[in-house]
Amino acid sequence: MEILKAEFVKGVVGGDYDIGNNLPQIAFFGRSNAGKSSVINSLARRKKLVRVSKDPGETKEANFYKINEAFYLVDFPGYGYSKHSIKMRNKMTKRLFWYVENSNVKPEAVFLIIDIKVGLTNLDREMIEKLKENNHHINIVGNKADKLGKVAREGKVSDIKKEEPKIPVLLYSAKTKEGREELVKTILKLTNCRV
Ligand SMILES: Nc1nc2c(ncn2[C@@H]2O[C@H](COP(=O)(O)OP(=O)(O)O)[C@@H](O)[C@H]2O)c(=O)[nH]1
Ligand SMILES: [Mg+2]
Repeated sequence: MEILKAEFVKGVVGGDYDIGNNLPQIAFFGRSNAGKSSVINSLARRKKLVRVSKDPGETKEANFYKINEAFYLVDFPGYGYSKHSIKMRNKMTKRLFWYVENSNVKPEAVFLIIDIKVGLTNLDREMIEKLKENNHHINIVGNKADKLGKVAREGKVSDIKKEEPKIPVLLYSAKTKEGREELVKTILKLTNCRV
């Protein structure tokens, strides 16, 4: 099983996430700069699949990428963008919370992308609580693993495991592609993709 085909379909700004054909959706959440766009590009083995605006924190749409004609990866706006006013940050967080609580389409799973060197932040913790309250299936992707040595990365993973023993944590590097095979396998399994 592999990711063979990936195409941008559309961007959605809040509201209707039912984009029409009942294909399963996998949601990508994370703080701005954690590497969400890079992870999706690395999964698709494409450098520029994910539209990266000049000012990435300004992206307000949830962007849908159709994979293997079988499911969608959905890149949500990052939260906690440092250049935003607190008002704007609250607005973006509210919109993500709305999706978590009320969306007309429930994703098969939410992949929370974090910078493993930074670990979980309070914003990530808030998001995890909200996801749990609404019974979402959560996976944490500890991206930028290339920045840490073996001992440091194990320490970071065990810190997360202590806090969230039930959530799977996968070490990943969009830069070196470490963890890619496992992440692809997990996603294809969750979406029942047999291609
Ligand atoms: N060293 C390293 N840098 C990364 C990795 N993934 C992303 N980055 C860098 O982190 C920054 C933010 O990445 P981006 O994908 O735009 O993050 P997003 O805001 O979450 O979509 C960029 O400068 C990337 O080159 C990784 O696995 N390793
Ligand atoms: Mg991005």
